[in-house]
Amino acid sequence: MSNLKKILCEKISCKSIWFMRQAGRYLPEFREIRKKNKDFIKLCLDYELSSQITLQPIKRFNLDSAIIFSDILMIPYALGQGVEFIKDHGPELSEINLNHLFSNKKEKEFIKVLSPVYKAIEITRKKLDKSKSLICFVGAPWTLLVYMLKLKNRKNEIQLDKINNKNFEIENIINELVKYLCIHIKNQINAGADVVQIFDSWAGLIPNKKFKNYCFAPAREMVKFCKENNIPNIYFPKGLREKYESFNKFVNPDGINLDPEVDPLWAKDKLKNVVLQGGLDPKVLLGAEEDMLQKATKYIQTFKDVPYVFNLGHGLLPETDPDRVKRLIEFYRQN
Ligand code: 1CP
Repeated sequence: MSNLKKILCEKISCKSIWFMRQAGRYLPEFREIRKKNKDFIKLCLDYELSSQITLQPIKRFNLDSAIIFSDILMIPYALGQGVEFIKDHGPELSEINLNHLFSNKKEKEFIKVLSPVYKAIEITRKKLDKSKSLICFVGAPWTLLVYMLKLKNRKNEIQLDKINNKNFEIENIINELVKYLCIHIKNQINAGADVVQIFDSWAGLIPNKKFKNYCFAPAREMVKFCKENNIPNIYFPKGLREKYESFNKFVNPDGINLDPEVDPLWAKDKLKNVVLQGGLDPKVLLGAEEDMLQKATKYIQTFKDVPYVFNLGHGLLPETDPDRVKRLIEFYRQN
């Protein structure tokens, strides 16, 4: 194992459990706070509340890692784009003015807007038991662009005309975003986060000829940055199917999160020199308990003799019963 992978294993423990979206809408204690805080962005920038929400699932379930409560869309917000979260609908971003967005001298303002995130990390790290890791995150450039340029329709299809009709190169915006994302990663680590997870949630929607430019190349840049700065990293290129293998070879992250479409046995065979994480379909927490435990067993058994962090193949769903989460953690720890 390379040095940084060893560090990743030390930091996160490669026999540990946490869940994407473990702090969120399925928890009554989160909904209680959310009810009183209608503006989601403001909530993310309230460092006391953000820290409190981060620690909610740790208190309730004694999970091994905490993930800082924030959102990937804080990046466009900090770059000056309007971001609003509409109830039962999701995020809505204002029309973008790219010349303005990436005009010079944005860096200071960007860091200033995001400074409450760093403060939240600082105070959370102090409150969190030393044996547990604190995970920070960013969205990958492509996934951010899906929201920033409103590329996706309601059927989750990319509207290609929106890419082709623009008088700019997507690659140029991606490069610009990578710069800001690396700043945000570094600042979060400096504030006390142990590991970064990079979410490319919509990687599976990239047009076929563009995977290299929109997903692989910026991922390699960001992972290279992490390596140069000794930052343990986990990449989540969701929806890549068999391209997980070439992604891993090209990008070589320390850790990689599987999605439910990736067969665990295939992953164990094909994804080498990387710490594997996750994969279990979050929908199984909504069905029969027997079925949930059986599906979890497949991941636990497959990866029992390799470094593996137990997690899901996407975030916990809002309708998940917290007792199911508790049962799954208990089951993982018994096995
Ligand atoms: O109460 C509410 O209405 C807000 C719901 C909510 C929450 C709890 C949103 C809106 N974001 C978050 C927090 C969040 N977002 C975290 C916190 C830490 C944790 O995991 O516990 C993280 C890591 C994210 C990351 C995020 N936001 C992603 C990447 C991961 C993924 O789920 O694919 C994406 C795509 C977003 C965008 C976003 N934020 C919120 C919504 C509704 C959306 C749209 C996508 C979606 O519906 O999941």
